Amino acid sequence: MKNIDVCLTPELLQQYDLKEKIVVVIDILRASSCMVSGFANGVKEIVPVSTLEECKDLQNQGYLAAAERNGSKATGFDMGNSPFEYLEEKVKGEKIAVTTTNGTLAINKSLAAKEILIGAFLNLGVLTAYLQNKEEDIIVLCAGWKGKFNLEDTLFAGALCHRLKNYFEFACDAPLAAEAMYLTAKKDMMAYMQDSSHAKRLAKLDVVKDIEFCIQESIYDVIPYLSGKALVAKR
Ligand code: 3SL
Repeated sequence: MKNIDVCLTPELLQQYDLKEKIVVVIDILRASSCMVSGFANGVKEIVPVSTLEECKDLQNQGYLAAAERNGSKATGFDMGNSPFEYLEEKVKGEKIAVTTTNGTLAINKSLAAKEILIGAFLNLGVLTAYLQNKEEDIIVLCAGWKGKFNLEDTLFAGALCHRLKNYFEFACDAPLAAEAMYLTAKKDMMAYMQDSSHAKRLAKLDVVKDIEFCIQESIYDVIPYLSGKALVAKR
């Protein structure tokens, strides 16, 4: 039977063989939630890059440029990393270059995979429906925080594994642990997440509304996927 696994941080990715697999990259707070929101709002493509320099180069070529470091917008760029910026009128039909502390790095570390998809609570329903019938094994890659485990990505991994468990076998204990965490947290996700280190970090930056937004389930029907160097959307 095909299987699903969870890679709890990009630092563990070396333990996984991505060849012929589908990798679902998640950075719930906030990169993957931003990407899903942007495509739902009509963004044309998003190019994820690892460095501020690459992002600047693309800005000079006419891309809107979004850059975040340590939760804040980097100086000299058009956008930061709030889903509300990706819902503005000005991004419709645009090409966006983006670099973030963890999310875009995780995407660029997954390039050996057969298919790279972007997941968030915001598109959980459509993502589940799409993956159910796939023949390939799945790896859910949590972007984490600077190589370390984080709560919010693991909760999402658990939500996805829970929904797919009738179709995919759990490959090791990580999906089991993520699912157990999700089932505990789901009654009051906001309360559970408030203890997480990144929620505290973002609260200090006064973006609690972003957290509330990012934990909404299945409000968008788009699945961003990597095509060449750019993310585009299945609708
Ligand atoms: O690290 C990332 O990719 C970001 O999503 C972090 S933040 O939410 O913008 O702080």
